[in-house]
Amino acid sequence: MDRYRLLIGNRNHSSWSLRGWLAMRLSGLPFEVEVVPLFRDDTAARMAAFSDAPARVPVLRRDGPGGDLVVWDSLAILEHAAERAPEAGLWPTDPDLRAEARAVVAEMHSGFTALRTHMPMAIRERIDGRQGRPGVQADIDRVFALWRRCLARHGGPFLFGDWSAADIFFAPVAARFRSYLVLVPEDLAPYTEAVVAHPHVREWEAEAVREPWVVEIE
Ligand SMILES: N[C@@H](CCC(=O)N[C@@H](CS)C(=O)NCC(=O)O)C(=O)O
Repeated sequence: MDRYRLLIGNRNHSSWSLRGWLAMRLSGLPFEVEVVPLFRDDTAARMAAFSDAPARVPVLRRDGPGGDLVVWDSLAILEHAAERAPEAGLWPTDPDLRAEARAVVAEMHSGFTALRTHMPMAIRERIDGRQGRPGVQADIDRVFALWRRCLARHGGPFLFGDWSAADIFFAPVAARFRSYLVLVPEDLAPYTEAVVAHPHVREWEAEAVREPWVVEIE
């Protein structure tokens, strides 16, 4: 079987890495992880040594008889994992639900700039006082509306029932809400708690706690 290598950034901070890793983890495909510490003088050089992709993480690569492959975007990594492991349930099997799940994932992938800028992921930390930053509350409100819609339509406990791509894409958001002490409405609290308690998220967090690097959040 093909073996993959996944290049990720600091587990404490790299939200896109977390998404790529969660997708690979759910797929069950065998892969090894390489970590490149971000925001250091040698970061770009270490990324360049891994592949010819742009200097960003995550990057998935596979070398060997199955053919060489480099995939340098979290959503593309998830799609590849879903194609190679269709039984893993990354996407709902029903085409209508799948289309809706893709819209949810695409909204995360291309939006929520204020949330991402002012509340960078810091999964092992607790930081107060960020909700007043420009645009942040609007992003939070949109996340709440989106989660509420999915949970009402599909019955929970996750956005499309079982743990899947949509939850993977919003896992760093649930982690941010916990880190930045965002008050989550009562009806959505069980979802947020279930995401941060998911065994794969816990596995990632346990490694983040062990990481030696400390990055100052301004
Ligand atoms: N759209 C990309 C975004 C990747 C991205 O921006 N990654 C950040 C870390 S979370 C990064 O590599 N930053 C390093 C840098 O900008 O030097 C994806 O989904 O993979």
